[in-house]
Amino acid sequence: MIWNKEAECMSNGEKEELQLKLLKEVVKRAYENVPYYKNRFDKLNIKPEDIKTLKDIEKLPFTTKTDLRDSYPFGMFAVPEEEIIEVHTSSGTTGKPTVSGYTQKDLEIWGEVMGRALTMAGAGKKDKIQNCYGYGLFTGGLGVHYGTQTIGATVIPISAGNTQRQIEIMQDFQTSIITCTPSYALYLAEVLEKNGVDIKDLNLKAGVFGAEMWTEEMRKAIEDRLGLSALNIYGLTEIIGPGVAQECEIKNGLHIFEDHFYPEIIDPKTQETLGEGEKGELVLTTLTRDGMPILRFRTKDITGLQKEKCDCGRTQVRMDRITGRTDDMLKIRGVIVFPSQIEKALLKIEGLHPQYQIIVTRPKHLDELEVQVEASPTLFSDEVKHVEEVKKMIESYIHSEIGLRVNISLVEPESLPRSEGKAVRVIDKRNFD
Ligand code: DLL
Repeated sequence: MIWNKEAECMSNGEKEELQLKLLKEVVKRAYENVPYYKNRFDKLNIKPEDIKTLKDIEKLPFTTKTDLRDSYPFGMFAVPEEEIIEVHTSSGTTGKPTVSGYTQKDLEIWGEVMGRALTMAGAGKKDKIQNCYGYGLFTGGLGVHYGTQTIGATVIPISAGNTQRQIEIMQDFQTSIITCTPSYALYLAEVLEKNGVDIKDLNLKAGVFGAEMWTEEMRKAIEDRLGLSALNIYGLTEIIGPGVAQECEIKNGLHIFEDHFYPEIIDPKTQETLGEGEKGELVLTTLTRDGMPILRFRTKDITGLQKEKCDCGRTQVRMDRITGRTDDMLKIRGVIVFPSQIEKALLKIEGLHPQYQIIVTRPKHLDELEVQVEASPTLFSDEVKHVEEVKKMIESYIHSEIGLRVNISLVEPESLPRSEGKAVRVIDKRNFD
């Protein structure tokens, strides 16, 4: 099933013509309405009229997460605030998040692209979609919600967490499609098995999983254990939320909705544009967004693009599964965490050395985060009771910084590996390659 054949199957010529028209418009809109872009363009001596071909996009400056944070909260809006009818933020819980503002038209676009994404998973009017992405400022819950409304499916807006209830609803309502992070899908499978639920008594046919990195091995495990077809969905708050790209039933890359988002792949070091199939950093430009147009956003996500027509009939370019990031951003249970946030929490506590290492594992399909911290010699020789208190304190400081519970290990002074170059702060044992 294809939701919008006209848009999803247009010829390359038609697509490029449309993209160029939209690119010219969005660049003009950003320049005229967002002081940040006007300043950047003026400094570089660029005018919107310099965009004559799609390739001219390479003349434009990049936008980064830091640029967005610097204009927190509403500095990137291109319309008067009264036209913004919804806001979301990136999934990190503290520090200044990045804000995304939507006009009525933007919400319609979001509903459209998410409608296309869910259709790729085989969703239609008769489906009951159990949406276990978190509702709230995170874009996952409401993004999927709007998509279900576009296609007229029944949404079960259960949000994240409370696994026993998720299972009960899945059984009682005979849910046909679930949407959540892939690690939560595996956790659901485990709890189902523990509860002795036979997947044959469920009605699951597909799952739309994203918001974090996962692998083909995980796909296979989820499909076997939940008895459904597991599809990958990609998106990010800064661009719109979920619904930038989605896998079709062929499962050979995620189709980017190119009539709304213009993708480029660059070499993260030289910033040069790379060719088809080459792996690099994904850069995205919003072609149609009104409230907050974003030009050349450096996602820091690593992938490659495949342009040939897909067997499903869609002509929209496919991006490979994300295999890494160019920075040290981690997604722990779907929440964005930077090692610097943990460092900030540690630095607030006396008696600790700012030497630490973060170990990420996925023992029972859910991410676990262990922070190993070097204690000072005096602390280390202290009574056990005191050491336990310090551990609790570190835990609570980190919790208030990142919003997640972590395991703390206090290790002997000078026992963590030292590096001559960039310190290796994170050991991610989840293995996404
Ligand atoms: O995670 C939006 C989303 C919600 C996508 C629900 C899919 C489903 P943020 O919290 O802003 O937005 O995080 C965006 O998450 O830059 C990637 O690093 C990562 N990410 C998102 N989807 C995938 C995926 C939402 N399918 C950041 N595979 C992005 C790998 C993903 N990483």
